[in-house]
Amino acid sequence: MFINNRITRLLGVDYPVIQGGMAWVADADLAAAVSNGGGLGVIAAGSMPPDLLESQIAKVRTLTNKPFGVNIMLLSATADAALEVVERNRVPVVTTGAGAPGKVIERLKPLGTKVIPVIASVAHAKRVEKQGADAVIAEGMEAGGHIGEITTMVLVPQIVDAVNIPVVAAGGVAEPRGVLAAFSLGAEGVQVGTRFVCACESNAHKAFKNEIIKARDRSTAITGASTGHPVRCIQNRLTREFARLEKAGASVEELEKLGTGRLRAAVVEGDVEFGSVMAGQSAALVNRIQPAAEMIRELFEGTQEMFESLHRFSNH
Ligand code: TUI
Repeated sequence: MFINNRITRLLGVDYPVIQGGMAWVADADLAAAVSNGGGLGVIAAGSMPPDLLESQIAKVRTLTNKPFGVNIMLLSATADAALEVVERNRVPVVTTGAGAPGKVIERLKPLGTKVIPVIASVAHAKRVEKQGADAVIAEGMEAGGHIGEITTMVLVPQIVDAVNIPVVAAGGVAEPRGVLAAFSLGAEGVQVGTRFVCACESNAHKAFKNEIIKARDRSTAITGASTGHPVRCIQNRLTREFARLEKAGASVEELEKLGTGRLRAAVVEGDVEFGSVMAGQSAALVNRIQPAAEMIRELFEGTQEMFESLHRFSNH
């Protein structure tokens, strides 16, 4: 089974699923596993100095012949350097996050690289369409990490109405019901992050994966709203300390100091007590560690089955 729509044709993949560009988690191993499973694997440049990014791009090419992407986190100090590496290495697809991707589109379009910005509002979606984006990822506030303010359920249909380029839904999508819902809202693809953290091929620390597996409906919290960079994480001593400081009116500098290095501590060292365990609300829907290819097959076979039974819904 494969799906033929504007997203699969744009990306050259069998299934319209893009792996989230998760800093410290999304390396060549995870990206290759997702691409080999028929989706679009993505290397996150956010946590990588340019030479490491370059070697990870070379590595992914040894692990798969399929298309892959690189995510450029625009808040990152290394975003400009990442853009140069991506240009030089002729990466097929780039996703961007946490900022305005005008320059990225301008530099990569002439090379034939497809650019797909993550956006969290209607105005931003319209702006990137005008700038030449090939598609947009509409990310709702159920997502993990740095987030906007609108839910996926309400954001996606507004973006679908506002732009002509294809829309990929993100935030809260971890299983077939979410995929079918996203398509019902007019999306032509989904971006999945939290569930792929728990892929066998993900190098996230096993304690980090275990926090996602254990998570329940109210396990995540948003910190940093007062700094202008709200971030969703699984609650722990760090999020409680963050909330305490925010309530006490701490400065942006103090709050940023508390956050520095905490994502690496959680993902790489497994410090889930005082690290930043970024994850979406869909963590509550993720219950096991399995190969990425199996996740993708389950997502789309399940969606197909549900779609067929919906056709017969009046006969239940
Ligand atoms: O970027 C993400 N998620 C992330 S980045 C990240 S690393 C980080 N670490 C510490 C503090 C902050 C970040 C962890 N998770 N998702 C994509 C995303 N982009 N979500 C929301 C947006 C967004 C928000 C506002 C994109 C554009 C935007 O406005 C741009 C404009 O010009 O209006």
